[in-house]
Amino acid sequence: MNKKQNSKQKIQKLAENDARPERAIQPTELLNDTLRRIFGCELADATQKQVYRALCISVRELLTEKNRVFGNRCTEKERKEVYYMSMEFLVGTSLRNNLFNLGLEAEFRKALADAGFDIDEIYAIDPDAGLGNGGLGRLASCYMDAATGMDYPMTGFSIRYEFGIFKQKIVDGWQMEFPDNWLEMGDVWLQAREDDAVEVKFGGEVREWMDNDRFKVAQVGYSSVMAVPYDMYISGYDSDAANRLVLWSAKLPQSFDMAAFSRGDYVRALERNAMAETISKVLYPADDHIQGKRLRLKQQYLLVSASLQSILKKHYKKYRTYTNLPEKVAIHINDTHPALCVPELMRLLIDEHDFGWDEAWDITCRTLSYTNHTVMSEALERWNVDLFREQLPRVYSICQEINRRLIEHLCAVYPNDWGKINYMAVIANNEVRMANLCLAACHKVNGVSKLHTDILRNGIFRDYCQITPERFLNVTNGIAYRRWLCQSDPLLTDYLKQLIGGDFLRDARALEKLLPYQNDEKVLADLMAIKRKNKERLAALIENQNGVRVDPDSIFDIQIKRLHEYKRQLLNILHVLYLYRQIKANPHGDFMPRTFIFAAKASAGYIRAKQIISLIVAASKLINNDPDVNDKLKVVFLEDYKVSLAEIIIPAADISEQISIAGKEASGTGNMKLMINGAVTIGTLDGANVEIHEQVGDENIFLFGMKAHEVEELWQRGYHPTEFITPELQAVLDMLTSGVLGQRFDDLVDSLLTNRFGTADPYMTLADFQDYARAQRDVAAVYQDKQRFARMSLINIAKAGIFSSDRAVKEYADEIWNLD
Ligand code: T68
Repeated sequence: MNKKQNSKQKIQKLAENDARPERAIQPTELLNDTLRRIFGCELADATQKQVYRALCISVRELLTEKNRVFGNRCTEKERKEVYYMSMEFLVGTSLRNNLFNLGLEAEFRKALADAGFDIDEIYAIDPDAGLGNGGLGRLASCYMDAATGMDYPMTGFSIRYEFGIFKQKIVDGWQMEFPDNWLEMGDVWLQAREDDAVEVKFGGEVREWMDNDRFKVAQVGYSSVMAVPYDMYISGYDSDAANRLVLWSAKLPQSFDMAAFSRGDYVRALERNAMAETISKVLYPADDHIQGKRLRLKQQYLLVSASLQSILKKHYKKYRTYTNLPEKVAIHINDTHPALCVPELMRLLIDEHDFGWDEAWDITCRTLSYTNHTVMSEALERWNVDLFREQLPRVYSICQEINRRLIEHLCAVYPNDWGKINYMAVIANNEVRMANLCLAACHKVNGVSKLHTDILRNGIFRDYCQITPERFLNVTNGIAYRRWLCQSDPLLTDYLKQLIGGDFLRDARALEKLLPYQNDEKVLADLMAIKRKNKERLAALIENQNGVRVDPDSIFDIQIKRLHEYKRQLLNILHVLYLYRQIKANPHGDFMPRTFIFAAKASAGYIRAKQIISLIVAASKLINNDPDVNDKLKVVFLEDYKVSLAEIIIPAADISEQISIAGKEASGTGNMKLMINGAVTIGTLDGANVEIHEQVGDENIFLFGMKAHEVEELWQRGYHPTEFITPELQAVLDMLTSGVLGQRFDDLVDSLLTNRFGTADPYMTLADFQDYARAQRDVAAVYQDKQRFARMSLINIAKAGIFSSDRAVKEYADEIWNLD
């Protein structure tokens, strides 16, 4: 039976069990019904905003019902469930994605058009739920979508930040941050469950006593915060399942500080209330380093404690025991941010459910698994012991015991190797180390690309890997391509459906059916015509937002990602200035017109990153206003990069910039999104670029730069940036310090040479410059031959199927979570 028939039968079954299967839906009736209930009006007299809310509520109700039926079925069959713990879910917009997944897009488009509404205008009202910084948060959302599409019971747990990732504005060339009040409209997707609020305890101290010969421990004198769950329903493509993303919001308990009230200290009582509720106020906007702030620790504990309590409660209700937890529940720790799962699960099992240490430890280890997303030491979370003990005294005492037993074990494995033992400890040098906590406990630890996992195994986690190599594995990241290709590039999707059939909508590997057309001139021309349309759409947006006119026939060269020195946006803009100088020197030369497009947010306190944004903006002013280069070179910085902006930029890309210093980008996922939309990568052999290269071969990617081991070797030998400066490159650096850009960027030039501690630029930007410039010359040469470039683009689309999040989630399900 093919999957379609199978899914038809499933819908039939759903129809038998369910009074309201979505196939029987009459869009107009449904909308009118919701409008009457919520606003007391109908389509004929509703405003656009009312229609938006009614549409969202209707969809939400459909998903609620689907989730109920799916949940009951999973309970009946006693299916193992996975809980994905992540401080971030970068959901983006939901309405279009849900309608698409439910197969209702066309029907609602028509029903609304009949009533005089344009569904695209309604989509534009849907705000981005920006509950994440970048790749890590977006990955979590892609995995929720994929798991749901494949009928896996998966629940996401995170925080209902009132303010998501800040809105970025460029003011006088400098990034400014503004609050993102997404709940103003986005609340429509959330369903509060006040009755399921959970108590989370902070502060106080640990008390130990004997109770009928039993040793008991508890936290006393604590302050309570209530965590209230809000459900966001997640749909999956053509699936019977609907899953939930549960977002916790902090609230003071109802009975809060009555003593203060009765003394008439009304203001103090309300102050405390406000303090408690700040916990879920705002997403920390740093994706690159840890600050060790008290509020961040409280956010992490709120998420972990509330989620684990609710998981255990549900589990006990189903099975009346906790001993089978690892057989029925998998809990995944997305980077170290929810690593408190380890001591908190131990605490709940021991203090609240009377388990002994050994059995609790066995259950904890077999239930938890962990994904690492970075090898950069400044991003590996560590907490100051005093802060940690002050906020979480009981959890701290459990960490101490975990550490004591760990060290005892390590002393046997690595006798007298104190350096190693210290490096592997959970508590050392007055810090609690969250990565080591995960390594000590989790039954599986994975990296996010082949190269990254190699670096974990042979580099930063080598000592752990030596003891238990079987716990380490790779799961290369994947993307929800139905959002990133099918929804964001409808032109290409419709064309592909006609050309190779619609199988790729269900199985991304079917994109390979494109390969036989790689020498078909008509197909290549069609693909370029579609790309041209998408470039026109982006050009219109650029003109609208930046007032800059760009040529859709120029090469659209795109670097969109968080701003970080290791990602080397600086390398890109230096090269742009280098091209600028070449054109100025030879204004009538034969030059392939190019448009360089950037979008990136910098962490609010990351001054160097903000300076790089300023440099890009300054370069764009100089270049875009210089009549000598005007039709040949343009530079654009698009502000406020977010999911919905990416959905417009990506389909328009010719060239995808993935130019991090090798060994630092764990995987990258933007590289995959751009590839599946037909962009050709210019990149280093870093992260998943290595696997993109494996897929497309040397011919269909522009590689340059040092490999990871060469970076290591050069660093060992001693990196002297000045050795890599040619006269042309020096002239570019001089532009930064001379003031021709309207301001001086001496700091940035210094950062490329030596920092204030006398250490050379760790990102070795100048070392890769010449080869990058060579690869960019190759790009221009190949692009002259339109057919050849179109063929490269086709091959990139055809070979991108492996980067589907369906494949990634299946690997997690089979190899880590052991789902059926
Ligand atoms: C990214 N990490 C990796 N971190 O940089 C990227 N960090 O290579 C990888 O593709 C992606 O994860 C998915 O695996 C992040 O995005 C964060 O956002 C982050 C947030 C808070 C603290 C630390």
